Amino acid sequence: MEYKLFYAPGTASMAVHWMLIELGVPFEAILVDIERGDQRNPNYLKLNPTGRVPTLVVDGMPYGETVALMMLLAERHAESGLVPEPASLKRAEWLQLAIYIANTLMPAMRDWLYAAKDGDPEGASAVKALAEKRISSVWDDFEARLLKNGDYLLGDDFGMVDMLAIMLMRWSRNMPCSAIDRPGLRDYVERIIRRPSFIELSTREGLSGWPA
Ligand SMILES: N[C@@H](CCC(=O)N[C@@H](CS)C(=O)NCC(=O)O)C(=O)O
Repeated sequence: MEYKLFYAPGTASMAVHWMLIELGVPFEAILVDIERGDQRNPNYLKLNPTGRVPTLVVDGMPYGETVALMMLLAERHAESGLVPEPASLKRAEWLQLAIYIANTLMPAMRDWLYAAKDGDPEGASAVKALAEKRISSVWDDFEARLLKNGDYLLGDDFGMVDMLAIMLMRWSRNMPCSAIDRPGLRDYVERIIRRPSFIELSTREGLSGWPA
């Protein structure tokens, strides 16, 4: 199995990068300088016509969309146990949570972070205010799940949705709706970032300073 990840530090590619490290599979990581606009380079657009990161080239074929890539990796490396098995009781809850994050939290994050770029800058503050409400309600949902389920979003086992959640919670660090203002979510973050795979990811991507 051959993997080539096109990534930019701390962005949506971060969770895929983390998962590849957690899985311990060989892969090549190629930096895309999104500040310089490399994601709009014609050669990159051939791999990912949306002009966004991540792109994961799997056995020579390029694919995008963070959550789909993580689901694909989980399927290809089922022995990792990073997602519940198809016949397990947790499978439906996992699917629901992964799609909830992809459909609700990720678009709201994009709206908050790119309101003035993707849309009319004059309307940006209204877009951000709505996005903030949506993001906060997801943090409330996560906090309630942890109270009910235990150490991780789906219960006792760390998995794919936790990597996704940590990436998105980190994005909120400079927002008025920072996830770790909730004590349960702060504990969750502090527990997970001690994992060797997160430490390795942070070294490779140069991530630091969160949570302060
Ligand atoms: N739905 C996409 C969103 C990807 C996305 O928005 N990536 C951002 C970085 S977090 C990006 O490439 N931004 C550069 C740009 O839009 O020009 C996914 O989940 O992969």
